[in-house]
Amino acid sequence: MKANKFFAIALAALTVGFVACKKDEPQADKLSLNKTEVTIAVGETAQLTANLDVTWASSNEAVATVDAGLVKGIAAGEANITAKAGDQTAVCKVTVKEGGVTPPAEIPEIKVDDNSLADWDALPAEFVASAVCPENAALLGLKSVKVYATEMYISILVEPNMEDITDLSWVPFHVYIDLDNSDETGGYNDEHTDANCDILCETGLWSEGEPCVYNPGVYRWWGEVGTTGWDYWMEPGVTHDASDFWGAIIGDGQLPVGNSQYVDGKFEIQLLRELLATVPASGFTMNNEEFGIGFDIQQSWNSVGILPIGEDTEENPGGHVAKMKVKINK
Ligand SMILES: [Ca+2]
Ligand SMILES: [Ca+2]
Repeated sequence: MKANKFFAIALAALTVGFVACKKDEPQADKLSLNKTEVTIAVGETAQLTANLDVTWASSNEAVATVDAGLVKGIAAGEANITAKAGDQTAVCKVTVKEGGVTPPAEIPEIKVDDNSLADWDALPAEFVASAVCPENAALLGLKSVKVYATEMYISILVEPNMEDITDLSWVPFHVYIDLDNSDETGGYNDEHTDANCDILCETGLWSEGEPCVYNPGVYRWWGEVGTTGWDYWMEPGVTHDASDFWGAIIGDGQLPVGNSQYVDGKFEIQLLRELLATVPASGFTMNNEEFGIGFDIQQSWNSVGILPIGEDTEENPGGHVAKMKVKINK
């Protein structure tokens, strides 16, 4: 037993000796901070902590203040926050940026089965692309549209102008998409100035007087670049059935994760992004950063509204403009 005890003490001494010899090991009484650099927006705070009792000071209180280690951004600029304990000091460099530069960590999803537009209202403005019809547009049938894209969905909130939508027996609504954000693919449609549409979703918003589920046929571009030439997903001439071109929309019993919905005079529509580009026959790759999108609404198969649209002027009669650019939030 004695021998074992001695061995244990010797081992402990050896271990202590070994630790003491490691020069890089921080000493318990050496002042250190949890952060040596931090970036915050104006109005934001960041908490600094020290391993010792310290007094705090800011080199520039017009940029950042500090109280018990809590740093607050006052104005854009740089400041050093100094912690002092006895004769030791430690510094954290603080960079303060203009407000709104810190994106929320979470990318929310729109719900299209909640009978509510509150989810749209809650989206940070910088996440959403939007277009509003000017008062002097040539066509006034679409008032406004918002588009919000995530890695999963393209969510659309569109408001028709009921003064121009008078025949609710069948109201076609088209979504034109430049999937790859490239003018080298896709073709012409007469609603927008950029001839680069790769796919077209087509169905109605109302049918026989009732708002209906937006459950489109999906057509792809088969023509020469910049010319006309729409057809189903399947190659032209190939016999197709409904399953060849469904799929971009979710809901209506196709996938149990959403729907299109008529709420407060607006339609919430959700397209499943991957299905737009992964249908085998499509041949398109969807750009993972940005895409282009445009819309029209019709009466008796004539457009009465287009978005985006510009002012109707002598230089640009009809106010035709390029499709909206939408970035994918992730
Ligand atoms: Ca909703
Ligand atoms: Ca294209």
